Amino acid sequence: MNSNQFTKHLNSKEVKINDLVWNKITELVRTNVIPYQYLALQDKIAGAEKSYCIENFIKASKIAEKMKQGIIPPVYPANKWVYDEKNTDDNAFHGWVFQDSDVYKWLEAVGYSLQNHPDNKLQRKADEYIDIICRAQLDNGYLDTLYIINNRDEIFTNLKDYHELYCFGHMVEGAISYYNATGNDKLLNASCRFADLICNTFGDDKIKGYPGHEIAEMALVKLYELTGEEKYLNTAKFFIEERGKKPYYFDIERGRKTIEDNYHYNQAHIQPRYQNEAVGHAVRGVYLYSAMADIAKAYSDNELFDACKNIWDNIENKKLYITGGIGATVDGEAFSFDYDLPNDLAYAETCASIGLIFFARRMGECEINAHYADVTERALYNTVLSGMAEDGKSFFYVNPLEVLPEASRFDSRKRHIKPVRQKWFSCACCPPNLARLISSLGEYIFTQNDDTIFVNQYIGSELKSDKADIIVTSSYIENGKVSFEINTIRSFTLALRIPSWCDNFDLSANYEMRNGYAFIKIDIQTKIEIAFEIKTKIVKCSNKVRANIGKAAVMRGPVVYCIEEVDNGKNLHLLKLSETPNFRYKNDVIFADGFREKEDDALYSEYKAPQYDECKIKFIPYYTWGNRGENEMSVYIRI
Ligand code: FUB
Ligand code: ZN
Repeated sequence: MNSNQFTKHLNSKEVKINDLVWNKITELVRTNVIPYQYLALQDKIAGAEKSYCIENFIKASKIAEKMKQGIIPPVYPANKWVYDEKNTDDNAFHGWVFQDSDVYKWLEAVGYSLQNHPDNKLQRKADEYIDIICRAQLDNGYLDTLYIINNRDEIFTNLKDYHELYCFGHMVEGAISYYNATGNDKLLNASCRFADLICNTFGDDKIKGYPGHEIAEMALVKLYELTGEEKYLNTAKFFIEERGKKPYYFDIERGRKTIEDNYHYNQAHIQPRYQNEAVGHAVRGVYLYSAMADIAKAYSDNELFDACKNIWDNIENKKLYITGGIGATVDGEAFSFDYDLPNDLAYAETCASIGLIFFARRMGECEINAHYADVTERALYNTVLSGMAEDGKSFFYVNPLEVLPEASRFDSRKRHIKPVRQKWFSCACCPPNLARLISSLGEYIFTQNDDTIFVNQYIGSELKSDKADIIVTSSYIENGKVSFEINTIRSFTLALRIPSWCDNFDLSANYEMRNGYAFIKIDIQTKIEIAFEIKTKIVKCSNKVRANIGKAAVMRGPVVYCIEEVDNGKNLHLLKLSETPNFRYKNDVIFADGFREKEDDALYSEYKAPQYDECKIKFIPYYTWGNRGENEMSVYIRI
């Protein structure tokens, strides 16, 4: 890796979004999703699955208080994954073992949101939650409500499954975002105390463990960047180096002498620097790969970066849905084998695409190459957006590319495929993850190094950086046009990503193409305009993907389209797109010429060429599907 290519993203303080498409979505998150989740965390949404999140913090704070008074409160068993209503003891921890993380993700989203929209009422609510959280912290800095409530003696004894380090990672990320927005360092200080405990507990001459669900690594790097405390970076590196060493720590902590498992699920089968394929639980994977890229950059570690690149190539070229979804199988919410991308069984968890965006940004900061931001764009405009309903009130956890409601009801292999978005989930990882990503969208637009500002996403925005002030006006999704009003006191280079879907573009200035970016020298106050030719295209998938043989998808720019029963009738599998479909686009909708195969009455009969009726086929953006009730949907269509 070449440190001359290192860049750093510009943050939410420097970038304010002002975009026709994205304003609506960020506003929805600000005005609907964040308030909704505030209530969900306290179980105040009628009909929604219970969260128990705040309830657990309150229980833990009572215990912490008693412990301060020298009273030893009772403990409850800590050997279950889910502690729900069936746990008859009201005083025990309830919900999933990682329930604490939901409020941290919420606080992270609130922090980003407050940076753009100061809101005293919201800030007071967040401060109240922070007070509740901090009251639960033990004197030594430890803070995980499952163990505080259920069994203090078992702290850090099941790193593989029980998510203490995962909740810690989210705590740190929430605290940093909130501190950056408000200057309130209460949660940040609490996070540093917990981080100090973790740094004192894990290391070469200490516990040689590492997180079962990665994220602490990424969070520790962020905490190091904010505080300058080297030990946080060292511990992040330690977690990466230690992972996958034999004998496996996950065996040791369970008292097993033999190798019981190969821990692919946790990406702990071999040391990360020797991994070259994306395996296991997809969210865990991309969180680890993000941290690997962070550490590779921080230490200019070529070997580790090569591993990141091999894993990236494997995802991008063999394991990525056209929608930017990853993690093809429900079995372990995991990456499947190469080219296994089923449409109707897809898992493609919303969180996994969000994590892919984290990984992509970090890769792009290590190496100048437009395809990282291309993948971000694919994930953003398709799977991430599809994760939330148009009213911001319901969510997809799983993002399939083909849905038949009967199949979801009757076929247990497809039970994870929900034909409509859900209000909330007992395992509610995705909605707050969406909220934090969308609220921090400003951090994915620009990166910079000493002399260049890179434009990675064409989202209308205002940038104020040390090099220049730039106003970006964008109608990118509608007609491919973007303009940049640049105000600068010193010359610099502006690098515009040329999206991989675009065959032609008009740029109003001289440029030089490198690594997928058009580099333009800027000397004075100026206006640059770019117009990407945006066409509706029929997109083919490699014939190594069995599910898509004889089929194609429709895309317009970065947006993947799909067909829905409400527009095209039942039995979408009988539709065929013409190879010359005469696409007509208006207001986000595409009409195309096609055919409907006549239905057979006989289950079996001697083969005859199928009969077709001509028809018009209506396509809508994939991310808008499922907003008009339960019905069939398909991204791929026969051609
Ligand atoms: O384990 C915590 C979260 O729950 C994961 O990131 C999601 O995939 C879900 O399993
Ligand atoms: Zn999720």
